[in-house]
Amino acid sequence: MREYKTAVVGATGAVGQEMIKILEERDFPIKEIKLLASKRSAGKRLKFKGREVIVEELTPDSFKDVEITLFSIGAEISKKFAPIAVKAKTVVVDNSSAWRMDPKVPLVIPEVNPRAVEKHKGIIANPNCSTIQLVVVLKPLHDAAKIKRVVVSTYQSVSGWGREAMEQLHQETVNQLASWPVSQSKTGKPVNRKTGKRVLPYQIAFNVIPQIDDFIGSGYTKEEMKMVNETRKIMEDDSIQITATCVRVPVYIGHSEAINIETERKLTAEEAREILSKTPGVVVIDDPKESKYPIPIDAAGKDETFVGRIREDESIPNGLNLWVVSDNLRKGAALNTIEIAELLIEKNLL
Ligand code: 3JN
Repeated sequence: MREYKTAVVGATGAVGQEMIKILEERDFPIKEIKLLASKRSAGKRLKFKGREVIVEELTPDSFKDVEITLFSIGAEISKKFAPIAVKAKTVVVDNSSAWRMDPKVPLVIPEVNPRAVEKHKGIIANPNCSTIQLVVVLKPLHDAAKIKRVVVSTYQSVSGWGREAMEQLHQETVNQLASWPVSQSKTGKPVNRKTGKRVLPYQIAFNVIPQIDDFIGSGYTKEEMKMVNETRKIMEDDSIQITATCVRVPVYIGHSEAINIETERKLTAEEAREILSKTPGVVVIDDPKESKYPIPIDAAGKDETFVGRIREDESIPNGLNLWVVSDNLRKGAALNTIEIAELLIEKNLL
């Protein structure tokens, strides 16, 4: 089998680390690996397949002879470096929002819209983590009964905001447990041991925060609008009405979503369960009598998207409620990115 010179940009971040792990696990055909990061992280030593690899600083010269590059380093850096990488003839799979809504860039979930990659011009975008687990479940239901409207509320883990947000949850939890009676401080204590800075806008330990990313003028956050716009693009259907509320919860790994859909044709809960249990990458865990349903603690470290609490919405004729959980660092980010790379190889598009 042909092997490819591969680079990971943002190798030291939460998603970058997961990418390295998954490249190893899946035995991605790598001839040589290059681990790239900001100047701050250059020089760090990481392990790949038992060998030590020194992290190099990302520069415009980083992509010489690299055939595929996985980016997970934030939208601004991606906007600058992805075109440089493409000029150097590497194919980029980008995990930021930089290119997702660009009409020339395919936005891909391999089990949902694999053919979209065929039109790539050097950059393929990986959707937002909350969008991926939503669409993996919506698509087969849409194909069966045409979804008219979606109302989704997310319960997103701190790892979605990166390693520093995980540290914030840890540090605040330690601080809270050390003080009894409990102090419900509004601002909490300084959290990041290195910078002393708060990463999330409020204390997240023993709290929930109804804000993910910045607010835009309409009262929605960027995360909420990413879910709306990306879902329509991937499903290739602008007629679907979607509204989202995105909430941060004190969970390390695994995003959860409460999803309500209205369909054109009636779908019974039984039919939906049957369709979803045959959907690749989806696992149905739905046994209320035994209190069995997906929970983030079980989904962390797994590749699948888990769905349960499937029930008819009794307030409208054609409605369903679902509860969906997935590991946001894996299917929501690193795994889907690598699956896109595998799809490119399979379709001879590298
Ligand atoms: O917080 C989460 O759970 C998901 C956050 C995603 C995110 C955070 C900062 C910047 C993104 C993203 O993937 O959409 C971006 C971005 O790339 O704009």
